[in-house]
Amino acid sequence: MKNVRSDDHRTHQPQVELHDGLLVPSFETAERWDHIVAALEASEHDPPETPDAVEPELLAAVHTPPYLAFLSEAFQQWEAAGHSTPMIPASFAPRPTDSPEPADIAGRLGYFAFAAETSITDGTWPAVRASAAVARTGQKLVSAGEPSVFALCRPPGHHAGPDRFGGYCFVNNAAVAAQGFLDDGADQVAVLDVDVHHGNGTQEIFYDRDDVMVASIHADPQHCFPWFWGHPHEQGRGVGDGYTINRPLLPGTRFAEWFSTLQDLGRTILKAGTDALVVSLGVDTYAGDPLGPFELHTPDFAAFGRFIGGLGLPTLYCMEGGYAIEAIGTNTVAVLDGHEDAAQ
Ligand code: OKP
Ligand code: ZN
Repeated sequence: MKNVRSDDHRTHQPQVELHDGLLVPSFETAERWDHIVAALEASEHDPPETPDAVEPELLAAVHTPPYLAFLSEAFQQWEAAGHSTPMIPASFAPRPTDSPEPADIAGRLGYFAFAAETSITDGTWPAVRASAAVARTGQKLVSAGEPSVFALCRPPGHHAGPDRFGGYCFVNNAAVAAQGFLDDGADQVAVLDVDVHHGNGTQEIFYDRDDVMVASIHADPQHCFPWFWGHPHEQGRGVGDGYTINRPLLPGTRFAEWFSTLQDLGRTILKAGTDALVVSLGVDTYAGDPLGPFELHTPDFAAFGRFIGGLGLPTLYCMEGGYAIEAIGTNTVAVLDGHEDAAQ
């Protein structure tokens, strides 16, 4: 399977994050990307395709202009205000809000955030743009006839909503790809989010629409980040009613139950007349993951990939989470190789 990646992710270097009342070393690191690349190379995947820049119009189709303006200028305004530390929000705007966007950078930071584990540093914006470009380039390859492509996005994207960052996510790469599929001729797209955390950002972006189905299997938000989204009653709105599907499962869930739920989502996606599939591929469902309470093992990832490959849909995989550094590469490549086995 072809893969797309960019070294430009490296300029996003979060140092610490707020975790269980302490500032601890960031879980979302550049080393995650290195381990995935090492596994791709060990498994003799094709050399990478390098991304083309993502069009500003496409970013603006999934995020609001004030939010994109904020992301693009946040660190400079922070430095101009006399800071050199990473930016971590400390107050949050209630939503919906009638409040105008604050002028001060500390206020803007909280206005566009929903969680405090995620920091913005000097090189965050170029890395975020590169991550979206990786997704868009992968999508264009699939739209041009490539049966399946892996977009090695970093930072991840599925928590980023129209105008909010958090959960290590800034621009929603999977949403960029889904919108890209539509722009390039697809009528019906599905995003299947298998990261252990609910993809609240993707859900919010497409909540009112019937051209992108968003289906997510994740740890129950009663027990797991992002806490306030991902319940079964969240089903979409207006013409989008029925096009958001949430299947939360309890902490401790093992492969058998996870997989039967996943197969159910796969059938629903096929029935919707899907032309192109985006998989938000988090491998933090792994039993050894420090941030995920599910109990999947490496062979399970291969079985998952075979199932997706068997759906026979043009498929773009966008990398999301996975924090068990020693296993992230093996598990990710197990999905991709499983897909190719089944698709042949
Ligand atoms: C991002 B992605 C646990 C707090 C969880 C944030 C997790 C972000 C996950 N005490 N912190 O979906 O992999
Ligand atoms: Zn996750």
